[in-house]
Amino acid sequence: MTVHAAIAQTLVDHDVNTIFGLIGDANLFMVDSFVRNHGGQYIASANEAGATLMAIGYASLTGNIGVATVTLGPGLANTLSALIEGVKGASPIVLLCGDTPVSNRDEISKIEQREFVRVTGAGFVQLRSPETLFEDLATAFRRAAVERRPIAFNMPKDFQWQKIEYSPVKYPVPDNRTLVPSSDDLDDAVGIVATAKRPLILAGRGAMHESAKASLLKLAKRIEAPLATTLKAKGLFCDEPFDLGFFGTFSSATTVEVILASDCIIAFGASLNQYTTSYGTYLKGKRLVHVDLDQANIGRYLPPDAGVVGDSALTADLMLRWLDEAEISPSGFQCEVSELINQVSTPESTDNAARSSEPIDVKSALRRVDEVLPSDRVLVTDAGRFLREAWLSVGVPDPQSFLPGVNFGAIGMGLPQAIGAACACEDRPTLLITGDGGFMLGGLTEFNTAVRNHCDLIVVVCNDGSYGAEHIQFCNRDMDPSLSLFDWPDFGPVATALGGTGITVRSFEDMELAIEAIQNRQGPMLIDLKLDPDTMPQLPN
Ligand SMILES: Cc1ncc(C[n+]2csc(CCOP(=O)(O)OP(=O)(O)O)c2C)c(N)n1
Repeated sequence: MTVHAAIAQTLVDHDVNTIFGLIGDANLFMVDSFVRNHGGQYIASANEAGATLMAIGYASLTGNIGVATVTLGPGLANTLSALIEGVKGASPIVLLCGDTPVSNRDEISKIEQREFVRVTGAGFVQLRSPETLFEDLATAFRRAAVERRPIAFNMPKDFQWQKIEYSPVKYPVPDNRTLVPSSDDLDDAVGIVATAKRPLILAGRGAMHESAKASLLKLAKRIEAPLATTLKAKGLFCDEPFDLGFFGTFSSATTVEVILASDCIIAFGASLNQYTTSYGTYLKGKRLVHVDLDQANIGRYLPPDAGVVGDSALTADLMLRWLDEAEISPSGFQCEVSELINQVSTPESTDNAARSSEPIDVKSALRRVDEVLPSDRVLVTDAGRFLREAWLSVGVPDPQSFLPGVNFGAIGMGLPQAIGAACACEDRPTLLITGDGGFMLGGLTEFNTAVRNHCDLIVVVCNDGSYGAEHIQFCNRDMDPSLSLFDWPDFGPVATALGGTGITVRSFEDMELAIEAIQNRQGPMLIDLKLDPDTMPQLPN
C-alpha cells in the first residue's frame, strides 16, 4: 500500500474515527484515504490553530487521544500557540504534520520543524522512512498517551506515494497506576488528619474521576470535613451537601471564610499552584497533607507537612481505615460551618428591580443561560475579565464537562476547543463563553466550522466593546482607556452571515428572546451580550 493510505489505516488501527485538520500538499492524500477508504470523520478547520485546538477539546471530552493534521511549513507554523495550550493543559493529542521533501533543501516552505515543535514543549516523532511508518506512528500514539502532551508526527511529503507492506504495530499503554501507599509518610498523614480540628478536603485534576470522588466523599463524611476543588476539577462535588466550590483566587467570600477557619488541608491530585493557594496565603498557619500519584507534584510549589505518593481513591480509603481502627472521633467542622456553607450553595436570587435596568449585567445574563440549559451541558471558556462571572455563574455536571481553555492564558482559543468538544458529544449542548476580543481573534475564524458541522453550540459573547482586562488597568490608573475600546461590528448579524443564528441582547427583555432561541435552536447560535465596560466586575489578581 502507499504510505498515505498506510497512515490512514494506522489511524483506524488506533481506533481513531475523527480527525481535525487543514489540508495541503503533504497531508491531503492521507485525509482522502481516511475519509474515502475508512469512512472516517474529517472536520475541516479554517485555520491550523483551530484544528489543533479542536483535537484538544475532543481529547478532553472523550478521554482518548485527539488527532489533528496540518500541512508542512506554514501549516505547522500556525499551530504554535495551540501546541503550547496543549502542552500546558497536558492534552494527549497527535498532530500529523507534513514536512518538506527530505531531498529538497531549498523548498520555499521549509522550516526546521523539529526545532519549531521543541519550543512549544510538545514531543516530536520523525517518520524516519516508509518502512518504519507503522513503528513510528505507533510510537507517536504511545507517547501522547503516556506523556500527556501533544506529539507532532513529522511526515515528509516525498514519502506519500511510496509503496510499503502493511504490517500493523500498536504499543500497549498500561492503565494508570493505582499506587497504594504504605510508608512513614502515610502514617504521618493519618496522624495529621486524626488530630485536625477543622480539616478541609481539596480535590484537583488528579482526583477528578468517579472512584476518587466516592472515596473523598466517604473520608469527608468520616472526618466531617467540607470539600472544595481547584478550578480544573470544577463540578466534582456539585450537589453534595458540604461542597464549598472553588478553592483559590476564584473562591466566593464565604468559601474564603471557611478556608481561613480550617486548620488542615488534605489535598488530593492538586498541584497547589499560586492560583489555588492564593499565592500561599490560604495555607498559611495550617497543616498540609498532599496526596498525588506523581511524586514530582508533591512539594512542587509548597512543602507539605506530609506528602503521600499514591492514588487519590486508594489513599483516601486507607486513611479512612486507619482512622476507624484508631477510633478517631469526627472533627465537627462540617457542623461548625454548615450555615456558611448553605450560603455558598444557595445562589442569590436575581434582583427583580435590576431586571428592568439597562444595559443588562453579565452575571444575571449568564445565570439565566445556566437556568435554561440542560444539566448535561459542556462549558468552554475563552480568556478575559468576564471569566470570573462565567466560572461562578454556570455549572457543569462533572469536571470532564468543563474546559477552561486558558492553560496558556491566550485569548481566542475557546471556540475551536468548543467545536472539538461538541464533536465529541453530539447529543449534549456545548456552551462557549467568550469576550468580544477573544471572539474576534479566534472565534470568528471558526464559527462557520461549527455551522458546517452542525455542532450543537451556543456562543455567548460578553461584549463590553473592549479588551476589558486592559481597559480596567487604564481606568484603575486614571488613564484614558481608548486604546482598549473597539467599535466592533454587531456580532449577531455576523453570526447569521456565517450560517448560524445571531441574537443581540441589550436588555432583560432581549435576554428572554435569546432564551427562547436557545430552546428552539437548530444549529450553532451566538448571543451578542452588550455590556458596559465601566461596570464589568474585575478579575481577582
Ligand atoms: C493571544 C493573546 N493576545 C493578547 C492577550 C492579552 N489579553 C488578555 S485579556 C485581553 C482582552 C480580552 O478581551 P475580551 O475577549 O473582549 O474579554 P474581556 O477582557 O473584555 O472580558 C487581552 C488582549 C492574550 N491574553 N492573549
